Amino acid sequence: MQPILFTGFEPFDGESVNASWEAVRALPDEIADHPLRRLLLPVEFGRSGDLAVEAMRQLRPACVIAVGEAAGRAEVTLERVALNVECARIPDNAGAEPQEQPVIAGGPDAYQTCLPLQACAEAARAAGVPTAISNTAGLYVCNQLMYRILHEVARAAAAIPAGFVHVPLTPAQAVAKLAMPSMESVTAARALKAIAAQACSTCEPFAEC
Ligand code: PCA
Repeated sequence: MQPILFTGFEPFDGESVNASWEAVRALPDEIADHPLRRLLLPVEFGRSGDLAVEAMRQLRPACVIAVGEAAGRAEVTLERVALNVECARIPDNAGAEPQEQPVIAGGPDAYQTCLPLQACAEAARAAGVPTAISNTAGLYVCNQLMYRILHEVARAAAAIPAGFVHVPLTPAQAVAKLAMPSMESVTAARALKAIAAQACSTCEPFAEC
């Protein structure tokens, strides 16, 4: 069986952990008979996308789910769209702060996710995790990564389910930030597992992708 590729991010914005990697780490090593491959990415424009694309070419995964942390969100959110724009609110972990630049010069304005959104959201809710669809992944490193992954899917003409999921802060992170919602990593991981299983089953004949 081809692997499922999950990516998560290193800490950024003064944090000591990133909720996305905590959730990816909490996943089982196999989902729906697919072995799991985890890739930890730097919070850097360019390099995070390069590393993800390199892993996709090497592993030829059955499904790619990139995960990021979204402070302030109370639910797991499935991202609908990636825009060909980079606009940093804070410098990335390498000090880059692009403003109004394209992710890929000359690329399409946007890519829609290759995940079956409604089915994945329902699967995650059925697993007991509050889950919503988001219409913006922002314009920071997460949007850039989603765009790079979907650009690679389009380039390779390999109709695999691929997309991006934001998870809330962990409770430990939220303790320091009053009034921020949070979610235990094992709970977020339950949603990610359900999303991956649903994506693999819905998309096996590539009907929706
Ligand atoms: N969240 C940021 C980048 C890394 C992360 O976990 C974002 O939403 O762009």
